[in-house]
Amino acid sequence: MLTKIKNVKYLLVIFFIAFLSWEVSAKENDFLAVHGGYTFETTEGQRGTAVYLSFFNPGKTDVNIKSFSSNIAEKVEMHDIKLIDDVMKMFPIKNLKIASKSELFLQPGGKHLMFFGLKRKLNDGEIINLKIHLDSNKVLETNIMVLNKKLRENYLN
Ligand SMILES: [Cu+2]
Repeated sequence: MLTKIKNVKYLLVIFFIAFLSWEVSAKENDFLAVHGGYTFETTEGQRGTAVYLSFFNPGKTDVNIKSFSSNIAEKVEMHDIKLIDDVMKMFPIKNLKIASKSELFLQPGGKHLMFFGLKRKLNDGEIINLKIHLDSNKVLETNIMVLNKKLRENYLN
């Protein structure tokens, strides 16, 4: 999560995944599309991992995300990163605002989700569930694709 995308191939994979899952929530003042969720396979015994996805708000009002949850993790936190004394540090953020007519990409090197207390190993190719709890009490669901960790080793640094 403290890395930068360095390879075009990797981006192509991400764009491909973006088209695999596309969910739109339509309510009077509450439009939010969530897509392109991905994470990397974990090792046996690994308890935490970062998850990335994209939001698109085509609506006329801002959408505030209150929290996230998943059935495979005890806790999901939203994190941002900051450069402190030349070291990138991550810290939890309380809520995430997707402004009207804007997009937000959670990606390596920036905002991300952290899954804590993973209940099992995440395997390459599987799809896991993520719930997105909005301030309006609406709950969206999206799929997170688990990618081979070689993608991270080869294409992210
Ligand atoms: Cu983090």
